[in-house]
Amino acid sequence: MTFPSLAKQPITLRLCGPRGFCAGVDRAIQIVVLALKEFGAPVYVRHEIVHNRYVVEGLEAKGAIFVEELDEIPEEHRKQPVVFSAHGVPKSVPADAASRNLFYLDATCPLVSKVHKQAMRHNKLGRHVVLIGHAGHPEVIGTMGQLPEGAVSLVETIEDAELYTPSDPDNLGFVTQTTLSVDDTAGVIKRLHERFPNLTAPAADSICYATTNRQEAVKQAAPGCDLFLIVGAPNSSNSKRLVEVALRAGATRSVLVQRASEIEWDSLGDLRTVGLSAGASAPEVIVNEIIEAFRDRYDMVIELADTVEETENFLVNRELRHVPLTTQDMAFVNGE
Ligand code: 2E4
Ligand code: SF4
Repeated sequence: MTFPSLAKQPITLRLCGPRGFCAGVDRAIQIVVLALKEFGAPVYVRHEIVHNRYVVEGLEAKGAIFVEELDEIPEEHRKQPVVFSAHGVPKSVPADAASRNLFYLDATCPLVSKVHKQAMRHNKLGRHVVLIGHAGHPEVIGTMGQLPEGAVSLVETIEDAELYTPSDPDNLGFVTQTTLSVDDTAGVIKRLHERFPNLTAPAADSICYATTNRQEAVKQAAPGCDLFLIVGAPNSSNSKRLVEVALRAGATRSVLVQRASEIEWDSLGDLRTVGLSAGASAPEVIVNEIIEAFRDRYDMVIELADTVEETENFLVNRELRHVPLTTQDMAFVNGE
């Protein structure tokens, strides 16, 4: 007599490193937590501090209130601080805050601020700025908003680079959004350079270290994966790029998930090797939740697919440096 086997199917989970929170995200979340400690609730945050519901809901539970525009802050709370999200804001936003007598704390990632400065430098030197990025993304709105209307042209794709017709082709400088696909952007820049040989590059790369490292780790881990899961939100640019990188580098399938509960187990088919990484705004606690969900269902071996070690760390705003964080706060800030 034979019995159906109760043994779980063996599976290898390739866990990418670096993954998840970058220094800019860590700093931005810290700013909201520290502001709540120093000034008490509510602390207003303009736009999701980073594109992650778990983080936003965790901060709401501590007393943060998320708004899209400053005019949503009620009159009676005008003395409470408002934090600008990690993605950066157009120059009009701090100006508007000042005119409303609001106290603001800027959580723009220093690497986004660096791109703002690069764009301003091009402009100061008389160059028209070409911004490579995705239309409508808050970082793109923020970078375009560093300069007067008409001073920046947005190029999204190779096709845009092909069709772009500047009025002064010999006087152009480019910058990019920080979270773009490294490979796609290289193609766009190459085409722009071919068409406009005098195009000036920024002094340093605008795609940031965290974007570059997460894409490289996924690229190395993807060949041979039947499925590649990326933890991240549908509005997270850097997370969506990781899905594209996994597919291009050879994963049979790649899916963006926000929580383990979103995984459609019945549709996964026969799995042998699964890749797992997380966008820069995705907390490690969700990566762990997904690992445990696989452990429940499969006989799992974890293979670490680490590339480089990251040591970047960005200081919070001067006004908040003296505020102490408890171990519990630190765990939240680190996504644990
Ligand atoms: C600011 C700049 O820009 P993206 O949509 O990837 O933002 P997300 O909040 O997902 O990640 C953090 C971040 C913030 C990345 N670059
Ligand atoms: Fe800053 Fe890069 Fe992180 Fe964006 S992904 S917050 S630019 S370090």
